[in-house]
Amino acid sequence: MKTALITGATSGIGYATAKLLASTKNYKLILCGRRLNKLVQLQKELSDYQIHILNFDIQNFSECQDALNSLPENFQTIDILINNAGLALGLDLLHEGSLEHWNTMIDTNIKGLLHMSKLVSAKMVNQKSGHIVNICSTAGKDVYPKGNVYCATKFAVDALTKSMRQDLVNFNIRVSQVAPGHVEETEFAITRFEGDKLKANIYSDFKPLKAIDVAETILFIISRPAHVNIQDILITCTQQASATLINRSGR
Ligand code: 8X3
Repeated sequence: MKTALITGATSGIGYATAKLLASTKNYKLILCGRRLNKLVQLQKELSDYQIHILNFDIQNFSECQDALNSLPENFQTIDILINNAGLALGLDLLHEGSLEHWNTMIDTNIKGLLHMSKLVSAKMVNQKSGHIVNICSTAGKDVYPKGNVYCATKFAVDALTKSMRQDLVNFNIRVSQVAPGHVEETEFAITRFEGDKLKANIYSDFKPLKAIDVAETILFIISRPAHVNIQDILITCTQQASATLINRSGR
């Protein structure tokens, strides 16, 4: 049975992936997040499965180290790292952007992913096997107005996926990526607009992906035979053609 570590497991794509992977009974799961109450709730929900929760903030490298060092013996070998945690904050013209928003996005989406990848890939190099799956975005393939820093962080994820794959190719470590477009049933929009439900109401006139659509894609990637590495999957709903072109004629 393989062990998969999922960051940002308490909501959205991470949560759907945790539930889907658990349901296959093929994976032990290390579920990570900043909100302890949500992690405990998730642990209860998945109590029939082999789950270990880690409550820490990926933005802080020493918290990442401490969390990984605290893993019990039977969870210490990590076969799959799913770098899912990430967020957008604000949608502003660059000159009107908030430094606080920028720092949080850069520290989570780029540095957080780097922290976890450095620590877990070091273990994988020792194990001589592993699989890293980065969750990117259409925003990492194409910019859009006011997307500036969020898009830049996701372009960085795209670059790091390619770069890590090159650095790890001699160690039997696969590096894959999923780049989703709009996904509902996540906290993405409500987080971006800091709880403003009106502004966050961006999915009512088209049918976006659901978190499970992305979770199924992740499961497909990690369940391929050992010699197969799916490098990158760009996935949108049928009504989304690009980062900026969406058919908003209704659901
Ligand atoms: C989520 C998609 O278009 O809101 O990463 O940036 S988008």
